[in-house]
Amino acid sequence: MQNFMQDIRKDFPALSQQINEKSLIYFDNAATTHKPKQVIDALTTYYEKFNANPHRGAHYLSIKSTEIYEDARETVRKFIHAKSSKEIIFTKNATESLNILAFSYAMNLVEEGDEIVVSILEHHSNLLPWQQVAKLKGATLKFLYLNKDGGIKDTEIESKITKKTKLVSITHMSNALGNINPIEKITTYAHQYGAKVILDGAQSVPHMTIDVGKLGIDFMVFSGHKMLAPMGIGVLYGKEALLKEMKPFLFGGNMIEYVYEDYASFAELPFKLEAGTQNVEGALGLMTAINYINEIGMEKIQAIEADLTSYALEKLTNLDEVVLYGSKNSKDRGAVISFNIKDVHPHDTASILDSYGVAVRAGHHCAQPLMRYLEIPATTRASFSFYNTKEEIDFFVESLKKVRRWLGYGS
Ligand code: C6P
Repeated sequence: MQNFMQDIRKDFPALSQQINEKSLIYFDNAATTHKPKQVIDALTTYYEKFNANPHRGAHYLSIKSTEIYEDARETVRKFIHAKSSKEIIFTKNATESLNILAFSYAMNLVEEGDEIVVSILEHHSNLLPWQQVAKLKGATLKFLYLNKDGGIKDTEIESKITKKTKLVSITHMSNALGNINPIEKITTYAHQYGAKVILDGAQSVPHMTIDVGKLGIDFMVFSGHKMLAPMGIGVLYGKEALLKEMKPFLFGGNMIEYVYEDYASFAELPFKLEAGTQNVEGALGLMTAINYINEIGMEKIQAIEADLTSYALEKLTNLDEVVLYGSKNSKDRGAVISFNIKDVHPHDTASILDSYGVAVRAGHHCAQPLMRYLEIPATTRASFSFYNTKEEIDFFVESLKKVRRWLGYGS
């Protein structure tokens, strides 16, 4: 394990930096992860050798770019166990994928009086588009609320998802609490009423094996940058029949079949939903990141991250000054821990930790309704990746112990 960890960390140049004259401890992986040199090198090679516009030219470089882009699509397909590469649409990020679904799919599905169900855990990216659809169509937005542990009870699912529900859009894993939602249960229940289910996989796809078929969902979104790939590449997965029904979101080059002065017909999937020059280097980065993850093995990644999370949870539970949010049971959560230190603003905690070289996120985590529901303004959030270590957690906990003293409290 020691050697494995040393080798892994060598792949991530950013991790060996000094920040504030301290060795960087990067615990902000839920915001974005660092990139292995395999991904960085792939991008450099792409620009040095292949850079060309895909799906357009008959020349070698354009053909090569097209091959890279389509190989990346197939790699993503296998990674999430989708049936066809036509079900994989490349986007900018999870946010763009959700907006495409809201405006190209939901706007044609939802009618006045219908209901859209989300949870109070949602990131703003999986809330604001549904607020817009509900407003524009005269539909109602309903929320699944939480029990004390941050979980969603069966009774909540059974009472909120009804025959009026047209759409359920829910996060797989909360970015703010780390809780993992019972997606198969929600999907089975929603499908009984013919409602469609969108899964926000931004926090789960990087950390667990995803089989879209087994989950039973209709659509899923995620971002490459949270799973070792560059920023600016994201994915919209949808069942082929449903994507086929969708009208294009953006109109322009690459998404057409025939164009006349006053009329155009559109290309087949997936191109219909990918207008304009695409982010080939981003797709290549995502493919390289997935290959890297596959080489280690998702099961191993999951085991390392679960071990780190339960280790940190145990240490933090032993600190009297720390208030933890979300499930205390590490089985119900991913590698995200939200907490506050008594009488200390989370931004102060994050700044003091930064002075020790420890990077965490503080704030509402783009989940303001959740913070309001929990009656807190913000939290401090530590989020782990498989490249983090228990030694880093020890240092983080020792640094946390100093926070109250820094601010003039006794202990
Ligand atoms: N959460 C965080 O620090 P984008 O920005 O489109 O790549 O991802 C949006 C998004 C959607 N859903 C969930 C559950 C997310 O966690 C995020 C991004 C980051 O928690 C940045 S705010």
